[in-house]
Amino acid sequence: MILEKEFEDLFLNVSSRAALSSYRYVGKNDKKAADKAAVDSMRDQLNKINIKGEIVIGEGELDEAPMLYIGEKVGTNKGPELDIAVDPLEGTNFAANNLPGALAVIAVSKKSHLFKAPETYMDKISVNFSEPNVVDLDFSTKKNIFNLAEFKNKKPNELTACILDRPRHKKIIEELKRLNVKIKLISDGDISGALLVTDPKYCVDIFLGIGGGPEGVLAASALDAFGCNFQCKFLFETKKDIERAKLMGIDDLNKKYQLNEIVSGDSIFCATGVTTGDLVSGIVIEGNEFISETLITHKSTGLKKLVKTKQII
Ligand code: VTB
Repeated sequence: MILEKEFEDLFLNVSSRAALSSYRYVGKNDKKAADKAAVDSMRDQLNKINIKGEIVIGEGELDEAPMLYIGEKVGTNKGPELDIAVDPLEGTNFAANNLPGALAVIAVSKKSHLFKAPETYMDKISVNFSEPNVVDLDFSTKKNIFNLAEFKNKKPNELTACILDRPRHKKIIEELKRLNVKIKLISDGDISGALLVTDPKYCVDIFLGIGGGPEGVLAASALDAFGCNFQCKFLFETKKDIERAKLMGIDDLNKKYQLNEIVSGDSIFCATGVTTGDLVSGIVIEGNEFISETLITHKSTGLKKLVKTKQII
C-alpha cells in the first residue's frame, strides 16, 4: 500500500506549521500553551488535506484529549484512508525552557499499517543496520554491546549508546559504564534519540531503554525508511493499562514486536525542529516568512533527507 508522492509536501507543511505555532511559546515557561499551539495547528492543517484520516497515535484517549485524540477523524473525508500518528510537540520541556531538541512530528501510512500503540511505556532498541540477531531486546546489555562491537569491528569503548536519563535505567547505565561505552544521556525527546542511529554524523551506535510507546511508533516509521533495526515491547503497569491493551486487541502483553509489525508497508515521516537540536535546526523568523528544517522520510520513494523551507507565515 504505497502512499502517493504528493503527500510528502503536504505532511511536511503540517509539521513545519505546527513547529512554527509552538515556536511562539519557546522560552515562555508554559508547556501546555506550547503544546496546544502545535496541536491546534496540526489539526487545522490536517483538516485541509483530501484524506480520510484517523488519528492512531495522538494526544491521548478521547476522555483525556479534546483534540487529535486516538480515533479522531481528520481530513476533508475525500481521498485515501490513512492512519496518522502525531506528536505535535515532542519535548514540551525543551520548548517551554528554550532548550535544544523540541520537534513537531507526524507519521502517516495507509489505513491499518501503523500500530495503534497504547499510551504506555515501551522498551525499545534501535541500530542502523537490519541484520537480525546482532542486538536484541531479549539479550543482556553486555551481550548487545559485545555483539555490536564485533559486528562493527570496533571496541566497546568506541561505541556510543543513547539512553533517556531516568532512574529506571540505572542498571543499564551502570553496565554501559562498566563496559566503557560512551553514553549519550538525553533528558527528554526519545524520538530524536532513537533516530540518532540513522546517520554516522550523529555518532550514536545504539539507542536503548524505556520511553513512551507512541514515540516508539513514530520513530519506527523513519527507522524503517533508513533500513534500521528496531524492536520494542510495551510495558503495562496498571490494571487500567492492561484493560486498555486488551480492548485494543493486544492479547500477549509481553510480546516483542519487530519493526515491520509496528509499521507495515509504506509510511511518510516528518519531524520539524522547533528549537535547534541534534537532528534538525529550529524555526527562524525573517520578516513575514519563516524558515524551518524537517527530517522527512518516505519509504517507497527512498526519500530520506533534511529539507529547509521558507514559507510565508
Ligand atoms: C520520552 C520522551 C518524551 O517522555 O518518551 C519520555 O520522548 C518518557 O516518559 O519527550 P517519562 O518522561 O515519564 O520518562 C518525554 O520525555 C516527555 O513526553
